[in-house]
Amino acid sequence: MNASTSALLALGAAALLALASCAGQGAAPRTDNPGGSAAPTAEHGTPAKGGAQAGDLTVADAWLAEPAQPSMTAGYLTITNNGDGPVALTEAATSLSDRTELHTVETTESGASQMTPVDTIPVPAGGTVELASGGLHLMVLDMPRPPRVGDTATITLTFDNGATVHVEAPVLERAGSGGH
Ligand SMILES: [Cu+2]
Repeated sequence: MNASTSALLALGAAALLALASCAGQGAAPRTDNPGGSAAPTAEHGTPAKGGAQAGDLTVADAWLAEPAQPSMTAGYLTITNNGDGPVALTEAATSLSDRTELHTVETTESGASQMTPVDTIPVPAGGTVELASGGLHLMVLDMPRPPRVGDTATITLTFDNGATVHVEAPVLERAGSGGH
């Protein structure tokens, strides 16, 4: 009896391992996991990114990255100008700190990526500008308290035509390895 009991236990262990590896790929439905290992991110779904509209300007897909350093993070969004004339984003602010800059990322001659402040971000008439990882972004600096994933912050955008757009942006995990 001992031998067959051992064999059954071994089979049971193998079945558990198979289940565990399925769950690890995120494709399996949620199962009880008393071990409490990290949950697959696929189960969280994608939190809604922020959007707002003011006059001819539409802001969509606004979000803030989980800070890689406690005092600074980056914000991303898309601006569409439905008007007949060009506008430019001249200023950004957030509820996270008193200091937000407009940045872009340039590649130096040596091939390294380097952030550079820009004075304005132009949006042509009928055009869309995307602030996204690896390019233009909002740089939030001097945060007294780092926000966490799940928090929401207000981003305020000021344009050279006098328009101001407020958008509620969730703090989300960075996809991939981070950086700007
Ligand atoms: Cu930056």
